[in-house]
Amino acid sequence: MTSFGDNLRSIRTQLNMNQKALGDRLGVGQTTIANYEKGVRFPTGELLKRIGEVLNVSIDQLMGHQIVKTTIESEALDIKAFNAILKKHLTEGDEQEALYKIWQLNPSKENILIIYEEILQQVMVEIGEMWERGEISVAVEHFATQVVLKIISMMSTIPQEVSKGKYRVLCMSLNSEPHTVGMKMISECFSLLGITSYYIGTSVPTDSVIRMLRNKKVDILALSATMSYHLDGMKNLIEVIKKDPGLKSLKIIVGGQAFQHNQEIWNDLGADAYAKDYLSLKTWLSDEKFIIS
Ligand code: B12
Repeated sequence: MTSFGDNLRSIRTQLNMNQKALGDRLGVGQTTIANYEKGVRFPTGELLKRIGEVLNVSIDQLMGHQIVKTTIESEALDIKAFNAILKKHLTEGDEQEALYKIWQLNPSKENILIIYEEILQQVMVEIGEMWERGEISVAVEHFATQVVLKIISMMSTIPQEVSKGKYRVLCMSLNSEPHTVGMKMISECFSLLGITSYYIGTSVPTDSVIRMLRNKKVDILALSATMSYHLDGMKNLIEVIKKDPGLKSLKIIVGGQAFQHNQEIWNDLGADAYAKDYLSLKTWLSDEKFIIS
């Protein structure tokens, strides 16, 4: 199978069309097309369809597939079977196949949560178990994580009807927490609910976080921890923020696997709330009037 980027370049040049001309037809910049061709970005389902229309080729030609596999839309999705195939692609280093598999689901705001929580989260857990059993190396686990992060970024470009609301959230993990997928996913969920989200990753100095909270007039701080040894850092940050007179109205919500075995611990950290997953987050946001459910 040839890659999507290579196929796009080859079909485009056969039609004597330059990157800018293709970009103009699609309403995107020349750099976006260049990034697709280099394989550093991947278009959303809708845009992929448009590329096919503009270049007059099928999606399968663009993806380099010989066989058309489009059963998902017409049949109920067998998530277990789907996850098994996705996991295989991720652990065998087949990024294009993994991206295509997700694209086949036709990601939209209707199924995005299934894709996040029942597919990507589940597959990451299973990949962790494979690593624990010594079936895959750390390198393979890292590769799979990077592709999943790419999928999450790809999903964030899905057109949303929800208009950007007036509230803002800053999303981050503490200290050197390397587990970033959960927070990134939750950050996208905030956006989906119409809350402007600033995802700043991990290892950000406290004074810099505080400056951003003030400058961006942030309403909610969302903190994630997977390893319990990052909870002390979380407690320290919350303590400093709660003492800041300029941040009195800021609400702090925490989450992540570090709370799995002791959900009440969030209270001791000084946070305002804890949410286990998207649904409990949504309930809290609605109770706090950040969204209308
Ligand atoms: C990928 C991965 C890594 C990657 C992370 C890369 C990255 N960029 O994220 C790497 C390889 C770096 C890594 C490293 C380590 N890992 Co690791 N890792 C995983 C793995 C396989 C998947 C994690 C993941 O992405 N899950 C998917 C996301 C979507 O789930 P999630 O984080 O739980 O998030 C959801 C919810 O918790 C919630 N949520 C999360 N944050 C927030 C925040 C808010 C505000 C809200 C509302 C909700 C919320 O929403 C999300 C969606 O529902 C897990 C396996 C597992 N069972 O999860 C192990 C796992 C987390 N890792 C583990 C371990 C032990 C480690 C290491 C210590 C291994 C080592 N010996 O070096 C190191 C950490 C070293 C360090 N410096 O701390 C253990 C943790 C056990 C524990 N709690 O003590 C796990 C569980 C594996 C295992 N079964 O042993 N890991």
